Amino acid sequence: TSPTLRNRLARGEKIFAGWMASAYPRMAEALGRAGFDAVILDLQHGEASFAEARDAITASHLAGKPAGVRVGLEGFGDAARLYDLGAELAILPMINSVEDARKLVDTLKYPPVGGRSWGGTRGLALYGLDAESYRTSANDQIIALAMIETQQAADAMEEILDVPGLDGVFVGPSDLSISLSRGEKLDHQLPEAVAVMRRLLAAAKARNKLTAIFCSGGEAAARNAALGFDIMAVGSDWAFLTAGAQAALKTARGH
Ligand code: 3PY
Ligand code: MG
Repeated sequence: TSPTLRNRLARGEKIFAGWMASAYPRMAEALGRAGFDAVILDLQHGEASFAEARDAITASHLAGKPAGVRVGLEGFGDAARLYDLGAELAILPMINSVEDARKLVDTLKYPPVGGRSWGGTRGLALYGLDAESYRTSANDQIIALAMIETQQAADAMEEILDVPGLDGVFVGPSDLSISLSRGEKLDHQLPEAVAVMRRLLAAAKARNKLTAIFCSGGEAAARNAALGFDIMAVGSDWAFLTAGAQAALKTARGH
């Protein structure tokens, strides 16, 4: 399979990705087979080791679905390495300034856009591409997103979006609400946070940049798709497991 998310987004399709916080690589295959358009592994707050992330990327390809990663703080090098291993999308947390966004592009885009170091390995095989085809298509096909999740990032959103080579933004509604409320609230629908989301959607669309957001479940995903986001990361796998277990037990026990 060649990279596909870009093409689907270019056709105006909404992407619903399963958000994986567990460390079990085959969970990525399960989320893909459940019907998600892609699987995103969380390496900032999730449990997977680097080797588990590598295997989860391969497992999601078994389900015919592209894999993405949300790397840890300062995880620029990890993101580039996971691209090499076949990730098609990377999300960098806490991108708060133009300098952060420039570093993101410099690490994740090949010259002349950035300075990504050459070393595509597993990714070439997963996509069935030769080195030259991967190298010359990667900048346009592989997606690099900056997380907007602080007051500082909200204040700098236009300048961040203007950084050449950045593909788009990913809203972290938890940290955004905590930051905007100065530590008072964790609320994905905090009015001030939703106002920032609306401004961000308008600013991104005016610049033809992608918009993505974390969604704590199906309802949040439907709401954010209606608001105008392109990519909804829905999760997590732990929450799906817990909800499924609770529903089964409720039915079994009758209460
Ligand atoms: C946030 O909501 O802050 C995130 O980082 C999404 O997981
Ligand atoms: Mg966050």
